[in-house]
Order: sequence, then structure tokens, then C-alpha cells
Amino acid sequence: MSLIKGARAMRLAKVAMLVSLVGIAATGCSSEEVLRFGWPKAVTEQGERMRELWTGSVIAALIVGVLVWALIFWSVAFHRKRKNSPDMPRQTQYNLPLEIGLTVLPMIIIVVLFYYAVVTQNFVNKKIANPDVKVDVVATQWNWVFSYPETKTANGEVVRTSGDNATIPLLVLPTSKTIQYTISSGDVIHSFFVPEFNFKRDVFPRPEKNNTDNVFQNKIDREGAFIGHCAELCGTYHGMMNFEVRALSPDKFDRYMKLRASTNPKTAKPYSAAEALTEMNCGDLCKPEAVTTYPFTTKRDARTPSERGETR
Ligand SMILES: [Cu+2]
Repeated sequence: MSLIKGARAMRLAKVAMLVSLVGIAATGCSSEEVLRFGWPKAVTEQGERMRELWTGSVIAALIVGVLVWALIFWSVAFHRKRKNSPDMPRQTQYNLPLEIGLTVLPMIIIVVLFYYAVVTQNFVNKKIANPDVKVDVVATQWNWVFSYPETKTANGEVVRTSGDNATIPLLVLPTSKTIQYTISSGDVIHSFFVPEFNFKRDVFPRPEKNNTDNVFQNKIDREGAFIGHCAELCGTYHGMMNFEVRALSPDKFDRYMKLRASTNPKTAKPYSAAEALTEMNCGDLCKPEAVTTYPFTTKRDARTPSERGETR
């Protein structure tokens, strides 16, 4: 009898293994993608650390899940009612060691998950004393102003990029450097959200009065253009309150900041973000207009698809 049971269990295990293998293969994902378990790709080391927490949590959940499913199927297969079964199966309540185990084990799981969540959160919120670049972000209905308080133009003004009705602002930042963002709002509550940072923080007016931490840091690990949104419903044109992060290698960023601080001979004014990027002429990375904010193109007042330059 036990031999038959053993053979049946083996067959069941083989089928279960085959089904899960086919399931994984059928998704057509690479191993890196499988281990991401749907977590969006991040471009910051903070986002990557959050991904590791997610991968660990999902693996822990899958282990618990597989164990529970196995126990359910085992009971269904081997402890179902048979012709000669007694009316009542064997009763096992008031089993103290089992009940203590079932209380302590979930507590241990929660404590471990909590520990790793706190460690990851501390890493994401960590601030070093001397960040490489500082940027002040001011959100207003319905636009963004980005300034670099440590870089001044020839006439002594802080270098500043702002969006207007016609322009989606570009927040140009370096890769591989610690960037410190100080966010504040000029009116209502907004939210600074760059999906590829895997990070969002509400932007409050008068942060010092609102007891919020309006300073955070991160490090971007690759060049590229990444869309940024306001993620807090802030009024009529909230949906159009976009910006774009343009991450440039440190040497390109230095060139950009030098240009921003100097005077454009053509206009006799300091280079604007678009003019500096055009002057740098470094291909797609130096496009003077936002490239990621579809369907909101740089022409904010455009109403028809052709005015918006839509090609997709
Ligand atoms: Cu907003």
C-alpha cells in the first residue's frame, strides 16, 4: 500500500515539476527578467536595491506558497474519504507544539521581512554630507523649476531651467554621482515622480512647516532620457505637469554646466538648457526638447495630433 502511495506521490511531483518548468519557459523571459518578478527596471542604485528586496520577498512568498500548495494537494490526494474510512477523521486540535510552531513561524517570517524592508528603506533615504551635485526642485501649478544652487551665470544668477506653456523642462543630471534634490512647492501639494527612479515623493509648500523630509539623494547608473511626472492631483493641468530627466556622463554634464554658466554669443544671455544641449551636439542625448513625455510633446499648447507631432 505504502509502495503504491510512494509511486503516486512521485508521479504527482513529476507532473508538478513539468508544469512549472513549462510555465516558466512559456513566458519567454530571460533569467534576469524572471528574477525581477515584474519589478520595473530602475536606473538608480536605490531602485536596484528595492528590486533586490522585492526579489527576496517574492522568493520567500513562493517558498511558503509551494509548501502550502504541496500540503493541500497531499491532503487531497492521500487523505480523502474512502469506502472504509471512519465517519470522522483523526482529530488533532489542541496540539500545543504544533500551535506554538504555527504562531512562531509566521512571526519569524514577518520579522525577517520587516528587517530587510527597514534596511532597504534606510539605504534609499540615506544622505551623505557632501553630495556631488545639488538641485533645487520647485513645483507650481503646473510646471517645474530646476535650479543648480552651486553654479552661477556671469551675471551672478543661479543656473535655472523652467518649463512654460510651450516647453517641458529638462532636468539635466550626471550619472555615477550622488545627486541631492531639495523639493518644495509654490502653491499646492505636488509629487515628484520619475518612474525609472522607482521613487516618488510628495512636494509640499513650506516643507519646514509641514514637517516633511524634502531632501533626498540618489545616484543614476546609466545615461538616458527618463520621463518625470507630477503624481499628486494638483488641479486642471496636473496631467500635463511633466518633465524629463536627461542623465549625461559626468564629463558631458560638466560641459553642460559650463555652457549654462557662460554667455551665449548669439543671444548675449546665458545659455538656456536647450541652447546648451544643442551646442553640445551629442546625438539623441543632447536633443534640446523632451523626448519621453508622449503624448505631451514640448508643444504644450498643441491640440491636434499633428500639431503635437505624434507619429505613433
Ligand atoms: Cu502637480
